[in-house]
Amino acid sequence: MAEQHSMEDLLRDAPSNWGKWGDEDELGSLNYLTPAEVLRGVQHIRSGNVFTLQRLIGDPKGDPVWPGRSPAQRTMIFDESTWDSDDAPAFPGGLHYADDKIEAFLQGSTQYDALGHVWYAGKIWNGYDARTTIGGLDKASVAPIAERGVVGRGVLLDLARFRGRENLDKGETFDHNDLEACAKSQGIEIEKHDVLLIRTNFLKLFFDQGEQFYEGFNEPGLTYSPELVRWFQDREIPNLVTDTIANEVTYEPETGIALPLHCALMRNLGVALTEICDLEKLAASCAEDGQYTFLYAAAPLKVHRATGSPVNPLAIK
Ligand code: UVW
Repeated sequence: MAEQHSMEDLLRDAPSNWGKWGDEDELGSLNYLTPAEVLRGVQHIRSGNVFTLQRLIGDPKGDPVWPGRSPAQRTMIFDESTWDSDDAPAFPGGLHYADDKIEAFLQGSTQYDALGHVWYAGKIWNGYDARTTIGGLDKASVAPIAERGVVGRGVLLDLARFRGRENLDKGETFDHNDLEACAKSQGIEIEKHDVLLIRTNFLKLFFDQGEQFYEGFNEPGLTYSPELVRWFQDREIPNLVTDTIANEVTYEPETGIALPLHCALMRNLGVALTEICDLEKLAASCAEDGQYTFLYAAAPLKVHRATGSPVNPLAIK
């Protein structure tokens, strides 16, 4: 029988930021994004061109989601046909209007994960008891991130382009050394407190392949090593943003453990994770003008006790 590995064993000596911002902290590494970091980011606005990074919810071509989740369902409640009926609401003056609602996984589109979204060994970010998640996150929900907002210098690391490819493939990995090399090839350096945006263009395969995309599901992405986690901790990276569904290679190749960086970076260091972004227009622009740095700004929705929230981040060049 194959040896089973546990997250606890893998991350036994992994670095932690628990307690660094006090016992009551729910923001983690986003604390690095001070007003000075906002002003540092603003210095990278040159043309005023704005890029929105959210994927369309309800895309006629389909919405990529983590296996087991389903895309948002939008239902029309009121439209002009409502007033074909005799019992339609009547408003003085004859007002008609359109109304709709969505039923959605809060993690089912471009999204911020709450710091309490994943855990192991019974503890979430900052050491809070995992039982505080029951019925809703009493600690480290998405609401504190939404309240604060995320603004700083963003850096696009175009890994697909760096590897000379249209998109990275299933299970393909890279690490912090690759990020540094990619940055160098783009003529920039990754600086302390940068928001890292990593492009793989992997979700192109979702649109090209349809259902086959989910066979042997294993996204490409960063892969765990103690050195990589220390690199994130030393550079005080506040936020990791990617164009994949879950921000890292789905199964760590050596142990087969699922999503260890969610635990090592988010649960242990408090790095905010932003997933399912569309980086294509931004990447095309960066390739054209050679400017891979910009102001990054995002605020997820303020949803009480939520594990995550949709977001439409902005890159302003
Ligand atoms: C899981 O944690 C399973 O997924 P995500 O972080 O992509 O929402």
